[in-house]
Amino acid sequence: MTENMQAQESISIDTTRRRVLRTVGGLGATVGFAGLAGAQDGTPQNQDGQRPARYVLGGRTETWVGLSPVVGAFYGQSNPPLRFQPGDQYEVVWINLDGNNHEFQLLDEAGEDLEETESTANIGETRSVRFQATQEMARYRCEYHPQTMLGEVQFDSEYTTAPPTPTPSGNESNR
Ligand SMILES: [Cu+2]
Repeated sequence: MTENMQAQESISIDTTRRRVLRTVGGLGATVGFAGLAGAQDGTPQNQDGQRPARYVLGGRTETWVGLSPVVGAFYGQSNPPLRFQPGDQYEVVWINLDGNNHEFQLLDEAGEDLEETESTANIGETRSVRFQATQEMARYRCEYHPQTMLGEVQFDSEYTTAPPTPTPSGNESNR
């Protein structure tokens, strides 16, 4: 009886994994196709043909994982930096990989929530948010796992010409 139950459980897990892989594969295909018009390497591009317009992350309690664009600095990386150009439009899509509750949030330097997706605890489901990038955006995280699911936002070189903003006291408000 025990063996039978184990067999059933393993079948059920296997089915779930296949379903997730199918969903991820479908996402990848969609994202890849959208990028073909603008890029030789299949990276999704903005209208100016310069930068990715869409990022796809996988959500697990241990880490966010980069799924698209499929470039070395992002794909398969743990908590990869999101590169933005201020003023450009972006979409962040994430897929739940482990069935725990996750929610993507973009924060400013002070830890204030600027953009966020809906949450989901359903494995294989996706959530997304569209926004215009601003230089206030400093990092991203999961609302429920801010210690493990967190990464940086990076801007291009002109960002460094902006005068440094004074940091108010008590800036460690990442709770
Ligand atoms: Cu999470």
